[in-house]
Amino acid sequence: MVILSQDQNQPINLANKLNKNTNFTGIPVIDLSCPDDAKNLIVKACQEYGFFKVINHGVPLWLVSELEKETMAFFNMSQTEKDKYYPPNPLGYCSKRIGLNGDTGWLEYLLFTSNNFPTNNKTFSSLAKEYVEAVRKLGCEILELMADGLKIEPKSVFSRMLSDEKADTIFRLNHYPPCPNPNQRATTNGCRNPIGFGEHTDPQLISIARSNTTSGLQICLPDETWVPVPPDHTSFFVNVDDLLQVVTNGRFKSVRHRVVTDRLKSRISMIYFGGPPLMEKISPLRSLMEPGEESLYHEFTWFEYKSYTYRTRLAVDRLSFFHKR
Ligand code: GA4
Repeated sequence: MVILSQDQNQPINLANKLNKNTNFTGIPVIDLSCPDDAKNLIVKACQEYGFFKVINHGVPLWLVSELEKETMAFFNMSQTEKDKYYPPNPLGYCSKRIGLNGDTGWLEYLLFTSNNFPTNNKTFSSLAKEYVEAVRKLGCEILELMADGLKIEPKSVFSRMLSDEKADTIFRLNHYPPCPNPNQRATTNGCRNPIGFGEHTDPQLISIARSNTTSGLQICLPDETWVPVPPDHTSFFVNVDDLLQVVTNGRFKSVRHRVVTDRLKSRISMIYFGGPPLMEKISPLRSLMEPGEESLYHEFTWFEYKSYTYRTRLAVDRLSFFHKR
C-alpha cells in the first residue's frame, strides 16, 4: 500500500507513517454474503475510516456495465450536444464547475434527482432508474447491518430514511478525461497535482460509488494522510456521510475524499447519494448514547443542512457549524 502526502506525487515514508497511523492495512472489504461477520466489520470500518468496499452485493453486473456504456456514449457526444443539458439544476450536465461557489475540477458530469432522469433517451433513463433502485436497496441493506452491528432497534432506524418515498436521492455520473498536460491541470486546495474533484465530505447519510478500472479516488485517514483507493469495477465503495456522523453522535466518521486525474486514462464513476426526506429532523440517536453522554450536535433538518451545504465551498468542514461548542 502506497501512502501519499498532501502532494499526491510525493509518496511518504510508509513505516514512519504507519506507526502514527491507525494501523491502516488497506481498504476494508466487506463480504455481504456473510451478514453476521459483515455487520461487525462494517461498524469497525465506519468508526475507523468511514469507508469500505462491498463484495457479493447482489447488484447485477450487466446493469452496471450497460449503464456505463450509455454514460460513455453521452460523454462522447459533441460539446454542443452536451451543453444542451446545462445547467445541472437539479438535472443536467456541467463541465469543470462544481457547485455554485467557484470550485472547479478536471471533470464533466451529469446530476439527477431520483425521479428526474433524462427523458429523451429511453435506454439511458430506464437503466439509470433500475440502477438507482438496486443501489438504494443495497444502501438500505448496509444501513440495516450498521444498526444491527451497533445493537440498536429497530433495524430500520437508519434505512427507513432511504426507503421513504420522499427520500432525497441524488445520482451523479462523473467523467474525468485524461489530463496529459500539466499546464492545463486544475490546481485547487493547495495540492499541486491534477485535481479531478477537490477534497470534501458528502453531506448525505451514505454514498455508494462504483467506478471503471481507472484509479483516482483517495481517502483521508484520521491522521490526515491521503491513501489511494485501488479501483475495482465489480465492487461498490461506501462512504459514511455527514448525517450518519451526526446520528451516531460522532461514532462513525464522515470520510474526507478527493479524486485525482490520470495522465492517460478516462475515469467514469457513478455515485448514489442517499439523503433523507428534506423535513427529516437530524440529531444523535438516543438509543445509541451511553447514560450521561451529551449530544455533540444541534438538531437540524436535512433541508437546513443541505441549504447551508450548497452555500459553501467544497472543502469546508460543514459539520463544525452545527457542532455544540
Ligand atoms: C458533494 C456530494 C455530491 O456530489 C453533491 C455535491 C454538490 C454539487 O456538486 O453540486 C456540492 C458538494 C456535494 C458539497 C458542497 C457544495 C454542494 C458542490 C459544492 C461546492 C451533489 C452534494 O450533494 O454535495
